[in-house]
Amino acid sequence: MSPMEMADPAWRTIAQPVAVKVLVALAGVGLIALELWWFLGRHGETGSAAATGDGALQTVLITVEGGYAPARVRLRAGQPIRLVFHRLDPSACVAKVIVPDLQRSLDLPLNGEARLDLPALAPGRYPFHCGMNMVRGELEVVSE
Ligand SMILES: [Cu+2]
Repeated sequence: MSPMEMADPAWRTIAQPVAVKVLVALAGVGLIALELWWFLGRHGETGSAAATGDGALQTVLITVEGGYAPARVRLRAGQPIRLVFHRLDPSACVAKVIVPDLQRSLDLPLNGEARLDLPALAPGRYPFHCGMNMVRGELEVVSE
């Protein structure tokens, strides 16, 4: 007999009722679904720039608290853009916002406002996100 066989087993199997196994499996699937919805799903309202005339600056206020509100911003193509981020969320996660397609990033002071001025854009979708790409929003630029 080897020493391993004489020692107490480090673990043993405890039989569980099938109902418990099914419940645990369903709970796991539910949590996975919730996680996918949270990170990949589209949620949050759509906001629009304040009404502006031709060629005028489009200004949008985005509140940062747990996420971006609005998370989807509708803008007009061919007019310069000013995004004003108002950060109320103390989490370091949202201390920076990045617009990768435009190679722009901005530090957001807590309880303050920070402006990001963008040139007139071509129609399209321009995502933006926090420094860790966990909190996300999108600029939706449309020609009207
Ligand atoms: Cu983050």
